[in-house]
Amino acid sequence: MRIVVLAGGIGGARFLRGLRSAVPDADITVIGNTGDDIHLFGLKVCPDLDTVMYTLGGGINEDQGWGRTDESFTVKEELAAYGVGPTWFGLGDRDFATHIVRTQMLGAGYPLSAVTEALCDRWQPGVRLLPMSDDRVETHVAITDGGTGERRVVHFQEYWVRLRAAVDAEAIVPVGADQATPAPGVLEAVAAADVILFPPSNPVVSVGTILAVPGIREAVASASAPVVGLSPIVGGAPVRGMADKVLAAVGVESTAAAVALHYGNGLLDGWLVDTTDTEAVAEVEASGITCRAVPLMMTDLEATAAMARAALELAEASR
Ligand code: GDP
Ligand code: FO1
Ligand code: CA
Repeated sequence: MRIVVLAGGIGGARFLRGLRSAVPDADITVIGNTGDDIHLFGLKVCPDLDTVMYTLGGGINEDQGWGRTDESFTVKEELAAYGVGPTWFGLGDRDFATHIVRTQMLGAGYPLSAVTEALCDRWQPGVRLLPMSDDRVETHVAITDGGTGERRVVHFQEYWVRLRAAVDAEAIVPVGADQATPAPGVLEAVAAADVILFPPSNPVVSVGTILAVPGIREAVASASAPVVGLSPIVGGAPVRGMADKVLAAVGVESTAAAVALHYGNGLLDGWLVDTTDTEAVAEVEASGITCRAVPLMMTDLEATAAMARAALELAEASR
């Protein structure tokens, strides 16, 4: 079975671990969000690709959900001693090595897709990890500055990590997406898929950014495979992160049903909501999307594998 998953960071990576365990023989292609990418200290950092790679490769800091396990921060401290920032972004020593290898290969002329494949040679994630595009895309967030009262635009990482999403997001702009092209293999994987899954990833700044690369939304919408998503919103709020803030910026309520309707029946064939959101089922089904309520908390591998099986069953039912 060929499965394609459009994934962000933590929500996507944890779901993929359950999927891999549920169907160990499946051929899984992950299309990863690169809109969170940021250039720091001359290095290219790809948080969502790395979160997927480290999580599936056994190198993730499990408590945090991002960054390396057994990490130290000597380089960060030394940079700060030189007065070189930003100090608000926590790059660890082990993680730095990944960004150095990536930046060196990009400088030598390799596209991000080839670099990602080379990094995965070490981590053996058990899936094929493709960036959504080899072109630079950076998600920016429009905010009103609390101090000056002026509207300004910040990088998504600054909005989330430095400002902790404490101010409202007024607009979300995937800068460069309109000029980007899908990375090699992306459209081919979507067209050849038996099932396409949207994991419980952020619908705006993860899955939404991937779909914003011209050609990807159209390929998913016209694929012969059923498309099934899992809600990242449980009980009217994100399980973690700032999905409520970025959903509000695009005029979507933070409910499991509203997210399904935001994707729409042109994209989704099936949608899973948590058992605390059973009232969403009728509303989603009325929009022409098959909907089921099952437990959607990724508390451990078995619970996550059960979610993956439920998604595959729903795909089969909506085929
Ligand atoms: P990020 O890039 O690290 O923000 O990760 P993703 O975009 O892949 O996923 C973020 C989303 O995962 C958030 O909106 C969370 O609500 C959702 N999420 C995290 N853990 C769980 C969980 O256990 N169950 C569900 N249903 N959603 C989750
Ligand atoms: N998230 C934080 O909340 N604080 C950090 O200092 C931080 C550093 C960091 C470094 C590498 C990396 O791959 C991810 C990192 N993250 C950090 C997570 C990241 O900002 C976001 O959670 C995702 O980009 C949101 O999708
Ligand atoms: Ca992300």
